[in-house]
Amino acid sequence: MSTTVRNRRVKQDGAIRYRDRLTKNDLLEIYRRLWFARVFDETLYDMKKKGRLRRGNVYGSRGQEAIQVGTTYPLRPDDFTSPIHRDMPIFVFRGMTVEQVMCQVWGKANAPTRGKDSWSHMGDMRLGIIHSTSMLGSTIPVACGVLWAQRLDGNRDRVCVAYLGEGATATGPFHEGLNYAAVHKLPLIVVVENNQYAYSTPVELEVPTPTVADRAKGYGIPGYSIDGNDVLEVYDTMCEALEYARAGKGPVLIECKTYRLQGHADHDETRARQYRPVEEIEMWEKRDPIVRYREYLLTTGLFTEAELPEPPADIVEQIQNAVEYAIQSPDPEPHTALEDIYDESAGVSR
Ligand SMILES: Cc1ncc(C[n+]2csc(CCOP(=O)(O)OP(=O)(O)O)c2C)c(N)n1
Repeated sequence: MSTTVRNRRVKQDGAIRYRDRLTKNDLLEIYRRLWFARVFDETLYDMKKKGRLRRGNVYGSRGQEAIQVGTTYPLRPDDFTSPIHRDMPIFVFRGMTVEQVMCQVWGKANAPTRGKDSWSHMGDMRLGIIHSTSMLGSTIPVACGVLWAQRLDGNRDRVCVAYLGEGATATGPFHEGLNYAAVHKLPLIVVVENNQYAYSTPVELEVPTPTVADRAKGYGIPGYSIDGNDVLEVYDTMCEALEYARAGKGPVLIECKTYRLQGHADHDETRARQYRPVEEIEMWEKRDPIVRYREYLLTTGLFTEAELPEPPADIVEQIQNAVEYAIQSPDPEPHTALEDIYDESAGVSR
């Protein structure tokens, strides 16, 4: 792998592509996960509209599902992930239950943060999920710290996948963190979800180079710029990056080009229709990652139409049940607001 930016195309040299090793069950599971992410998103928007979800904002990932699925599917159970605000389904793909995640969204007492937050600021190191920081770009130095600690413990091939938007690549911590990872050859895979906007700022006002992956050149690391709406392209690239990182060669940056089909969050829907051209939205609607993947599966001849429901009914039911569970779960008691603020076992008192 060179240190130049690649517009990744499937290997031309006749070598077996990673996707070719996927079984029919794998292909179906990927399809189901794409739908899980879509239904998760649609359900929360719906709940917000109906007034059944009254806390916080819903940061949608409609249209970005291929990134969430394609980057997590090839991971080992002991790998680390560091999801951000648009990655809620990743918490489930990495082992949290749907009920836990929904309780988090509803700010309930039995949620991972016990009601102290209502979105992605949670983690579980037993599942390798690093607690996300709200300061964009800072996921990178935090991921470096986790990987450095692993190295001190003698673990060198547990990879960390840190996610961030293209806007966050314009922050100082992103660059400092990537520099550190590159110097120390940490097994870090940075997945940039380039959805073309950081709130209302278009990508050309965030990044001066033709691709976000060009940023990798400054650190002498491989950078890929790929179609983030093609789940198998994401999967193949991720597999290649994982091999590289596990071999001790250092970090990799993968820019997944996609589009934020919604507003920045549910509160931004009206305004977002003003700062994004209608033709642009329509063009990206046609590149829907689930529609494209379904069409591909049908061309393989491995699946019938009936085997690929849109959406799978059991997934809709699973998510609806988790929502009802969350709504019926208890709210946190006021006195718990001061609990779990510091790790008392570390000798820090409040
Ligand atoms: C350092 C920092 N600046 C600003 C914000 C406020 N903020 C939250 S999300 C967001 C947009 C981020 O855009 P991008 O990184 O492209 O990710 P996207 O939301 O498009 O997925 C902003 C400005 C923040 N959380 N942290």
